[in-house]
Amino acid sequence: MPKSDILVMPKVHPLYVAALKAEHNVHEYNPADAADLAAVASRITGLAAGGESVVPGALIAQLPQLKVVSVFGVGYDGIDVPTAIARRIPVTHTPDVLTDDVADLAMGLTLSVARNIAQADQHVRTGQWPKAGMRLGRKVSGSRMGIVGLGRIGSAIAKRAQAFGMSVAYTTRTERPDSGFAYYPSAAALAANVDFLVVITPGGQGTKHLINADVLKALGKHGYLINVARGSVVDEAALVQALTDGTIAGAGLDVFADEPNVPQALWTMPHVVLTPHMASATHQTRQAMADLAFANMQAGLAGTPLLTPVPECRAQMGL
Ligand code: A2R
Repeated sequence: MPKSDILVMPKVHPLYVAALKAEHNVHEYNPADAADLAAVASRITGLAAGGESVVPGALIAQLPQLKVVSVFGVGYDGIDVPTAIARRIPVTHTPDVLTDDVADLAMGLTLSVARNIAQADQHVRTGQWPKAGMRLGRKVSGSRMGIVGLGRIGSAIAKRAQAFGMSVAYTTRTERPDSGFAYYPSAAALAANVDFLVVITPGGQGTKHLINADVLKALGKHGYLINVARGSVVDEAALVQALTDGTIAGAGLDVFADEPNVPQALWTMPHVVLTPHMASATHQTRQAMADLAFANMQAGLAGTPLLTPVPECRAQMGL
């Protein structure tokens, strides 16, 4: 395959960038340097992005030869997909390969916040063990899990929850009777009937602040919120308030509204576990994501069938 010119968005994973560099001419996009882009824009045929990248329609419009946008990540809410589709440019992402890791971390956060694992680690490391006891935790096995978004990852979380003897209920826009789990038509109705509410929908406008003050109130003072989806799905100000005034019992959070900035109020809360958007961050999964993103890029450049176009492109471009 001849070398192509690829535009790489800031902070795209190094494994993906290395694969691109081995085969193509890679141009790293600097949003602050318009002249830099102008010098190569007419030659760019591939655009490489990460799950958190923002690719506005205005950028796509500057790339007249663009053939494909390949995202390293399952979420692609920062990409202007309608603009790409209007020019018949497919957008691809990396579903499935990260499902297990994200589900594993959802369970890890659930266990960590309920059983005070992160806090207990600090208790030992800071020499507190000989001096003081720790507060009791909340039993996870046999409790009730509610899943907001029963897709690939939500279903994998459900499987893990079942192995812990938990009951599973869920909410989605379209009921999934085949799942065998109890369905609730809204996040608030689900929250009122579970102990742990796990959020695993896509981000974007369709789910913005789906978890609001009313949902947190319904979850209640014995309920925990776990978010491994996108920060935008939760009204973060309402969450901080709910954690401050005891409206909910605690939270395990891997994603935030304005990453990498985490509200300072959360830093010192003992009933909160915070991780830096790392749900898919294992050697094995990041390599699999890089391989899939690269394979999609190659297919898009060559005009051969794409491995994993995003659902909108499948539906509207007949892919
Ligand atoms: O609503 P449905 O029937 O399309 O079900 C999808 C659900 N979902 C929602 N549930 C409630 N309210 C909404 N407004 C809403 N919008 C979507 O989220 C489906 O059950 C689930 C998404 O599943 P998948 O498309 O299979 O995505 P996957 O691989 O599980 O990943 C989920 C997200 C990614 O988009 C990343 O942002 C994040 O996990 O890491």
